[in-house]
Amino acid sequence: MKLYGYGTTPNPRKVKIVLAEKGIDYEMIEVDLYKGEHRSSEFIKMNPSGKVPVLETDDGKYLTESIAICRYLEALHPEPNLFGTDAYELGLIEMRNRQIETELWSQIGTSWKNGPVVEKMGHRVVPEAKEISDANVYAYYERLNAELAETEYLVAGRFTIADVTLITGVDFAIHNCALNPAESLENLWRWHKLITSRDSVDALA
Ligand SMILES: N[C@@H](CCC(=O)N[C@@H](CS)C(=O)NCC(=O)O)C(=O)O
Repeated sequence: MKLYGYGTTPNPRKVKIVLAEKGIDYEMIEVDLYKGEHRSSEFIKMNPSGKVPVLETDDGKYLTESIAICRYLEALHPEPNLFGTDAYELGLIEMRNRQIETELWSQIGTSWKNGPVVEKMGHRVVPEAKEISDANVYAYYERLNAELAETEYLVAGRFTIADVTLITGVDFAIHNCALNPAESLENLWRWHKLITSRDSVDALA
């Protein structure tokens, strides 16, 4: 299979981590977002939303949306399990993953879209929106730190897709939005060290 992505961008990174966890071979195809390659007519045929990642399956079909791609990979290669093994776990892991997407990723996204890098690209930014989303991200870090006092991993007592969504979001926030968790958030940093020490995550930072 082929994965279309770009550098360390966070949505393709989720898929790369899952591919590595499951030991799946694939060909990486870089789509230069800064050159606008994701808006070419060829790319739009694969993904009308004009975004990476896109997965091209071995039989030449296309899938987009990082988590949808990860679900496909889990169905093809069930081990190690990342999405849940019974009805309750499936619900629980989905719940936590959705919370990270809707409550944290959305705020990081707002900070990115209204931050200095995007402004330099010539887009209109709203500094007040960034102020609010930055505060929301810092508040969510506090919440995570409190929750991770009780558990090693985010949910289900083991590494799951929710950890993948969280690490890619937090690393993007740190490296691209200057949204660093405070050093005093020891549980969050312990979790960060635990997750980034995995071969699948470490190699793809
Ligand atoms: N919901 C999509 C989001 C994909 C997405 O926003 N990808 C970013 C890179 S991380 C992208 O392609 N950005 C280019 C653009 O929006 O123009 C997913 O989970 O795959």
